[in-house]
Amino acid sequence: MLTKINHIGVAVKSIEEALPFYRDALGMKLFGTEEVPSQLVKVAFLGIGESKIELLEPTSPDSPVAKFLEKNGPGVHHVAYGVADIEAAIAELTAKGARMIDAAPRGGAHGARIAFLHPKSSGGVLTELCEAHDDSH
Ligand code: CMX
Repeated sequence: MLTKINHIGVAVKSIEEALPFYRDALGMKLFGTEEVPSQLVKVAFLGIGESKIELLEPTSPDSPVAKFLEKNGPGVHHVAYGVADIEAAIAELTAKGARMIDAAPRGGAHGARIAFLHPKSSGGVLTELCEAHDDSH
């Protein structure tokens, strides 16, 4: 069902303030920044080899990332797995007892279709399914 780890999401207060570490100190390539209004976040994707990090900055106090930052401070927010067929993956996980936050896919960054599992049903790790529109980076 899963193809690979698509990316790891990291909550930050400010992408601008986080970039010098990821881009300049770690030397990761910045693919770009984008606002995802449906998730109330601004995101930056950075890559190294096949692996990607998604920096998440809240755009509203109502953003799930704002709530996360308030409670935990900056840090690892979610793990996103690539899937070839997101509807099939949601159906299979639901049948196996997983608690989906999103029963149907919604739009994510880069035109991907995404759905989250509740961390209470995935060992405390917020887990995202990601059917990428363009998996080249
Ligand atoms: N990782 C692990 N646990 C998390 C978590 C996270 N990222 N976010 C919340 N939790 C835990 C909380 O610690 C809390 O646990 P306790 O009950 O033990 O204290 C529990 O989940 C409930 O959390 P909450 O702070 O009360 O927040 P809500 O229930 O209102 O929302 C969640 C939690 C996961 C349902 C919500 O954040 C959500 O829907 N997330 C999915 C969407 C999202 O995160 N979008 C931003 C990223 C978008 C993108 O990548 O494009």
